[in-house]
Amino acid sequence: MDRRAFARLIGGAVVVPFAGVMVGGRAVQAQAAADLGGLGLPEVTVTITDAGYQLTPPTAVAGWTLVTLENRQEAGDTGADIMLLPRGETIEGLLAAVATPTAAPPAWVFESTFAGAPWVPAGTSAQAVVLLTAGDWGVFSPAPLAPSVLTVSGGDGTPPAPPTVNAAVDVTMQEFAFVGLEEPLVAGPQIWRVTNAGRQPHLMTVGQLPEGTTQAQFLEELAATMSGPPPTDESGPAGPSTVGGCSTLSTGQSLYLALDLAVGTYGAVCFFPDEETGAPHVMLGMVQVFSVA
Ligand SMILES: [Cu+2]
Repeated sequence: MDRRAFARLIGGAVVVPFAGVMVGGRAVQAQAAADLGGLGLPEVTVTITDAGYQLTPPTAVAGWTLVTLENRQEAGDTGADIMLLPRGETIEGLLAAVATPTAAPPAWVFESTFAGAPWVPAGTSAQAVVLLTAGDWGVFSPAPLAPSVLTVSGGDGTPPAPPTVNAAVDVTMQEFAFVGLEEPLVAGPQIWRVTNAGRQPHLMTVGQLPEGTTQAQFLEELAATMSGPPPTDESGPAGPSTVGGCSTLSTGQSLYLALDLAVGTYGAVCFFPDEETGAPHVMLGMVQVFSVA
């Protein structure tokens, strides 16, 4: 697995776009709800261009932080992995270490803390409130975009109280499922609290599906797409159908994500590689079809 492939797996561009199952050409944009911005929390903006990641400012104070992700890339949906760097390691060093193909991801991937961040289609932005502790955090993926480092200081190690957010949706990620999306959701701006209660890191991309798609149909579609040859037709499906989501969260981490979903059928998918086999979690069933009414 090369660095690009690896970085994609740990939270970069979707390995398999919702190509075969997207609603033809219909792009649904997820806009940030205003509520998170009204909390008055310290802010960091992550701007993604075709050159790489830029942070404004490149420093933060430990605690709950409003992260705005601006995807200024020409095309494609993407997120930003925000990972606490092990002491003495650099993000360049870690990424270089995975440039050599290996069967499974290195151990540090599973031992590091990932704070999570929004996942956004090209040309849009989204917001999330995430918990940052003191240290240097690598902001990266998908390679080959240049990573950045967010330096976080302060805090006494005591976990600060979560922000007062009225989360309409509470999603738990675990091996290998999304729990909390069983009932139809209400359309419109709302906050999701997403928590990783599992043992491995997890992420969540949300894409729109043809109306009425079932869990079995979506799984079948994904399995076929992932086992088939990569698409060669450049005029293929028009644009990404991923409308939002969040990048990798490590065990015990939560974030508050602003989403604005229109009425329809959606699929949540995790592409994080399994610790034992390296297989994306989606191949182990970490998929959830849900509806917005
Ligand atoms: Cu997962």
